[in-house]
Amino acid sequence: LRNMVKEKLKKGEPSIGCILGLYSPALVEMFGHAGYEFIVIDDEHGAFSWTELEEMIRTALLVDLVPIVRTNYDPSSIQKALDRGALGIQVPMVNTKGDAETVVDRATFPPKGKRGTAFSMRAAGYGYHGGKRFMDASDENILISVHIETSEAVENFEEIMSVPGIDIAFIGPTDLSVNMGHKADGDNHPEVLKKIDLVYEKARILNAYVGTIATNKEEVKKAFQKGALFVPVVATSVMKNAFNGVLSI
Ligand code: 3PY
Repeated sequence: LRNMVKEKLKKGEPSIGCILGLYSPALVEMFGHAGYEFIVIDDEHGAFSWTELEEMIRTALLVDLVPIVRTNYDPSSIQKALDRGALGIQVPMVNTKGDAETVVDRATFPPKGKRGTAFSMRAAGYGYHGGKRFMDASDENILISVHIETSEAVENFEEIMSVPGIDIAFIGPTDLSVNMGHKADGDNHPEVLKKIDLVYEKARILNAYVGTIATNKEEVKKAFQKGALFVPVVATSVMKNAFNGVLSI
């Protein structure tokens, strides 16, 4: 069990992945062949059964993509994702230190956290790789990313990131802009841009790792320049741009 993205993060090296909310093992294979390093399987907004989610994770591992699940709001979905074999979780709407503690509790085994123990599921090889070694390896390799996407979360940034086990502060520009009352201007409103820069600044002071979303190459570059080390591109945006590009001959 190794998580190359987490290993790169700890060395301060950037990783680029895709985020996808559609059930398509074929697309997951394509991302792997293309050379992306991880996939965020989006169970916050995507349409998946738990069986389909497991198929996406299995496929990702076959093409050397680190599978990370963006969970829904129910904390029990964290354990469900990890038991399916996800090597990371990305949890939306983490606004307080208490929220962050709940995330770590659900994602790590006792004594560190409160993750329920069973070895019969995919993550432990259906019992073939269970036991202490599995639990220690899981605690060490699981990447934990929390969305910073409300003013409250930015306000509580230092407390949230002080919780041991939180690896990435993931800036969600869309939610942040809506949360700040800027539905119309989206994440281009100067107040939103200022707030995003504040998160980068706070992260720099704490030496905390930042992730954020991108919809094209320029946004990936911009995110890396600002100091993000974990950037998934929105697969549907890339496809939409490509489809539109073909039509614009
Ligand atoms: C947002 O932009 O709000 C996100 O959650 C990014 O995925």
